[in-house]
Amino acid sequence: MRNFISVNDVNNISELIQKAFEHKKSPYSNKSLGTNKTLGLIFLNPSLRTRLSTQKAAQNLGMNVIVMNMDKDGWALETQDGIVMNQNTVEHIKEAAAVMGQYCDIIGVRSFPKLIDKEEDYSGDFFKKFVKYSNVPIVSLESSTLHPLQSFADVLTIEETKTKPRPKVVLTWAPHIKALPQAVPNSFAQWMNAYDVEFVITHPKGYELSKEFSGKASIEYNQDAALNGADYVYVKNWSSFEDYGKVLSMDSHWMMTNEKLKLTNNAKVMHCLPVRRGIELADEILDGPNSLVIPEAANRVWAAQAVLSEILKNNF
Ligand code: AN0
Ligand code: CP
Repeated sequence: MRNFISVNDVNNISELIQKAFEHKKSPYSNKSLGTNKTLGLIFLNPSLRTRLSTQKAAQNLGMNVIVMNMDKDGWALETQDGIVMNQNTVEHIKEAAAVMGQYCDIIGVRSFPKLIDKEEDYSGDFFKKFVKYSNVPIVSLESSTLHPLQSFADVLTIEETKTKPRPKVVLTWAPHIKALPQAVPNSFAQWMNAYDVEFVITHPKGYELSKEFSGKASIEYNQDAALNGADYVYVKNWSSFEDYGKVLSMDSHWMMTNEKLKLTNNAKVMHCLPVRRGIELADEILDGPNSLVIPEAANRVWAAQAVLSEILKNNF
């Protein structure tokens, strides 16, 4: 593995899962793998979990970590080619990524979509340019379209809690007051399709995800029907892909509650966090015995540690 930008960068998911569990069991046994190697974490958007878990994972491997909040502390970045930079952008990605590559052995980058131009957001242009100009391995800390470190941690969470070989996993849309990216649900769908589960997606009409990521998942517009017999319910809001970036519904009936949980097979409830209580998920679920949100966040460390280990072993 050189870059980690989507599930397609993983040769063997089962092997990577096992490696993550080895790190979880013995966090410091690869302490010399990253000695004298520097990880740069570049954030163009806020983060709690991704920032702390990836930093901790790198430290467990003996790496040095530099964190930069590009949105607050960096120069405004230009990404378009051949542009005359006479507006607000100060520095081109060509120089910025190349310079970061001089200081860092691996770079993690978070860059959310603007949710204005679908083609631009879904082109993957930003990450492709980072890969090209930095000339070092790149790890996605959430791109415009995907959040693979989150999805890998989600897979680990299901793997360590499942009570049957092929559980039913339901990804359900939930209401939110803001237009959020499709990155988390796209990525979750991509990983579920690559992993052995019965996978159903439920959302109001108009919230269909890109087929590129939802793939072979079955779509059920009736949330109650989708939840029937579910072993896991993965709750997330996203804005429309079709009517790009728009909020089409705020229907509070889509919020996950204990009443809805009764339709399931006593399902475990997951959410990547941050979550809006009382809008996406009821307090009773988050504070109740079925919530997996904290162990799920904890697994972010082992997902990141497995990925960084693979990159360190294969490239240095
Ligand atoms: C972001 C999103 O939905 O992509 C990050 C989630 C990890 N969430 C918010 O902006 C609230
Ligand atoms: N789940 C997740 O990526 O959280 P942060 O946005 O806080 O990093």
